[in-house]
Amino acid sequence: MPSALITGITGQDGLYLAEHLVAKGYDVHGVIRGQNNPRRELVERLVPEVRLHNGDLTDLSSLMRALRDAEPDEVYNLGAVSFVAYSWENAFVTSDVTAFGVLNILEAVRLHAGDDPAAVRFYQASSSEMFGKVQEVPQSEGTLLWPRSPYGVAKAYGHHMTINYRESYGMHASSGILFNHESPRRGPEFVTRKISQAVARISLGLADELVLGNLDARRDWGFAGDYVDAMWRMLQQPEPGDYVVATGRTHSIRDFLDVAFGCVGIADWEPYVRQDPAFMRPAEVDELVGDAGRAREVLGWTPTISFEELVSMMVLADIEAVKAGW
Ligand code: NDP
Ligand code: GDR
Repeated sequence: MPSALITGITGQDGLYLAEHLVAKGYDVHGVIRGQNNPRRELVERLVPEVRLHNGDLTDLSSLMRALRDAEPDEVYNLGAVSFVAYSWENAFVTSDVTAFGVLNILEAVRLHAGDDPAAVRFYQASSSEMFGKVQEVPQSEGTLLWPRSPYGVAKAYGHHMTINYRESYGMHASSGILFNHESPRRGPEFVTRKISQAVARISLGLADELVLGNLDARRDWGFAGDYVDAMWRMLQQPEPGDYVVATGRTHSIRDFLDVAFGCVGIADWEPYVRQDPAFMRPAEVDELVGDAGRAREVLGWTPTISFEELVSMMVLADIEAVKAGW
């Protein structure tokens, strides 16, 4: 039975990946941080097969212990401070976890693997946010990185460090440059879930306003369940590498609002939406759209859920959640 260790198991992607690997017959382990993590119960309920190990990306020895106890064949580094807006407010913490945390886990894997550095395969959760002020459209693996947020800079560090460990030590270390991916499990701080939750409440007469920032930014949005499959496929390749994972379609926040409000029969959302500068960013990433040609050709990966299906999945799930009193 192959085994895998996931950092960030309590997050959106961690949960989907854990389910994906359990379904494939893996012995799945997760790193969980904090003395009483409120999301532990969620992991235990959704994926009871997972074994949890205390650890933190800022604490190298805790990662060494998790590796020793889990003995994984594959390590997926999904842990991060992942909210871009927050990264300006806490740039140091973001760098500590999202940048230097990658160095810690790479170093832990290298030391753990000993004489055979490629024995433990490694996945790094890189991000389209690294493209920032985009230098070409669409963005692919070779596009120059121009990050526009402390988060983007931290991810660029982790991305290059992953490549460096691959080239320096011969590790089987791959980096997935994933574009935005969403689901009913998306954190409520991200714009898609903020919208789907608000639309659910408005449709049920429980709210009448949604306050947002920039409505003109464009993102390449896919479904998280599809994207964790791409992560797994990367680690099954004989050679490690870097892959863009994206749908190749881009939509604005306004487009998202059109479809989300449309799901509950509201054609004109303007009366419900107010813009507040508090939600604008010091530097914006205006437009992202990925070229996932390499993932399609080498990994045989393609997205299965359309933008419209994704938005409606999220709105309907939130309506059910509100009705159930969650
Ligand atoms: P989430 O924000 O949902 O999850 C982040 C995870 O990181 C949580 O499990 C969190 O644990 C964990 N974490 C935070 N700080 C630490 C730490 N110090 N030590 C160990 N773990 C920590 O993110 P997603 O699931 O959406 O994303 C997964 C990864 O993919 C992240 O690295 C993100 O930056 C990256 N990414 C995401 C994209 C997306 O669109 N979703 C696109 C591209 C990249 P806790 O519950 O304890 O806070
Ligand atoms: P992003 O996602 O920054 O792309 O990072 P987010 O959903 O936070 O923002 C997307 C776009 O929406 C605009 N926006 C708002 N965003 C939020 N959160 N709240 C608002 O009220 C709001 N109004 C407008 C933003 O300005 C932005 O342009 C996500 C994260 O998952 C990262 O970890 C990941 O690496 C990237 O996607 C790819």
